[in-house]
Amino acid sequence: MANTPHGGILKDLVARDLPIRSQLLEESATLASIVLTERQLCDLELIISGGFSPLEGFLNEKDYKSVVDDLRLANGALFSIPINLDVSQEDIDALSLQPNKRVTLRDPRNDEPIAILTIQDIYTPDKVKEAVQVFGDDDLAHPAVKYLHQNVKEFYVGGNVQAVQPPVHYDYVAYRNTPAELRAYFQKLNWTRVVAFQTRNPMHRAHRELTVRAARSRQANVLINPVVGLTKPGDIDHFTRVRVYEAIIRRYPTGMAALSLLPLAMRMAGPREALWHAIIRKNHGSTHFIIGRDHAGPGKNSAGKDFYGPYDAQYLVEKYKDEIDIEVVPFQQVTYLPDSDEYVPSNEVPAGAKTLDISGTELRRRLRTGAHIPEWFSYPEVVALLRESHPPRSKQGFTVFLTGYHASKKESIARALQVALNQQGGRSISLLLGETIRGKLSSELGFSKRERDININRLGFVSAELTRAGAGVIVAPIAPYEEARQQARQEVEKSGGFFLVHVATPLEQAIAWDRDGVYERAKKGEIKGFTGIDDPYEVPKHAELTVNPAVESVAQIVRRIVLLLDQQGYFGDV
Ligand code: PPS
Repeated sequence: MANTPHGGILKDLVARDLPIRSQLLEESATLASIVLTERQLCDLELIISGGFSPLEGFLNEKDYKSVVDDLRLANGALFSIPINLDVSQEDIDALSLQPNKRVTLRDPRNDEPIAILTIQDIYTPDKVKEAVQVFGDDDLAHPAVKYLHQNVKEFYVGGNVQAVQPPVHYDYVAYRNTPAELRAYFQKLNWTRVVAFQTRNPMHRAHRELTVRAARSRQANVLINPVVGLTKPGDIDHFTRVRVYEAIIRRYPTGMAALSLLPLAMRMAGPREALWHAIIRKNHGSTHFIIGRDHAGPGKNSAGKDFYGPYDAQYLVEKYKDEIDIEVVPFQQVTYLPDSDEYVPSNEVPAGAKTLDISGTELRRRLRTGAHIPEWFSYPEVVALLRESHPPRSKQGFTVFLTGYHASKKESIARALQVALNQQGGRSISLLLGETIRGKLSSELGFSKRERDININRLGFVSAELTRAGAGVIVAPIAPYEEARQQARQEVEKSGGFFLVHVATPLEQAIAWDRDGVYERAKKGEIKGFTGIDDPYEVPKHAELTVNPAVESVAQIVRRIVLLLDQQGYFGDV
């Protein structure tokens, strides 16, 4: 038998009755609508599937205060994370939100109605108190506290929901299961004891070993239950991770393990989050739950210290385990012994035995550089999948952003650099000169600050897209403003390397080199707002390289840029 749902009844809110569903669908079209945020959508999906049982909607004020203060709903049922529908004053005014009103909650991706909410109350949360009580500290270094203060709107709307239809997914649909579906699956396979393993990271051999050990010692099966909703910013994307889980599940003893994806929006709330995770797993039918060191930890606070103690999560769930009736399985750290080619629990390593480990930082370094990742650490098929999504620098794109005065020779450098990079081979090289951009992308724009910013913004966008596709991009605008250059950097760095090269030709030299007489015309006032004459050029504060064609040849400058790229690993090993 799968574990009983929290509170005794699985709150599966999707009506089985088709006429009722079509009635709700019809009604949803007539009501005012709230378009959900990504996080609210994740929460709503788990409310309507019963993953958050006994919740039947978003918390009203009484339940919210009770969860924040006592980890319990007002009726006494344990619940450790407040689940809220936040709205702004403008939403309240525009939609005339008030108690008893029914509103449609819509999927932000496609505007489809997901549920109808009957508003019970609208209230103002004490966000500082919520941060301190739920996350342990009102510190913006905590991702959920940052989200609370920067994204969550000023009012919460409480009330129960009626599901219209669950959110539609287009990825890994076969691995997405509601609690009812998982329970039916366990029943079909006669799985009575199920150890759930929560993860937001790729899995390697050590994870496989520790979950197999956990299952064997409890005579149970394993449910690999990764989070694919929202995880910690900077985590490996779920598309890659699910491919990894698919590969690793084949490495388990036949019939021992199954994979199911959880559309949860994590808060990284450590102990409270662990309790919440345990409740969610119980609702999905698991009888055991693995909790490791620093479970759902958000990293360091602004004083450089961990937000939570390493075992706080285990202690808290242990404290309530009888009440929620799920067995905590402490994550058994395992260590690799090369001499016997096996993993053993870390506390059972024989004295003096040789051990091997690869840290997360070292793994990321090896992925970045393409260095070898041994088979004792991870399965070759897992490594291949990670490498595919995280190609080494030699296969990544980059942008070289040359900035400087008109006639500074930045275009000569750009053209020569294109040739040098084409000679290197390995990636396609795109050259985006000012004239191309001004002619093709920004032909309607002039040279006011605003228009120059838009121009550089477009250039940043195109460079980022090309960089993401693995190209080497060379751009050479004047780009006189620091902020616009910084924004371009931020945009590109999401996808690959960004190298700002300040072509610091002195203005007098650029004027002397200007064969079109443009500066002359600007001086005479025939061109207004010309950079260097009557418009500013802000010298870059964060250039990777500063070059001066007045004292070094174009060939020397190109060599310096190529060397810089080479040192960063863009042409091979570092
Ligand atoms: S910016 O500031 O980065 O948006 O400028 P950019 O796109 O590089 O465009 C510079 C080219 O436009 C010609 N031009 C002017 N430049 C600066 N200020 C004013 N007012 C201006 N009017 C026209 C300028 O000659 C640059 O030409 P190239 O040949 O690209 O250097």
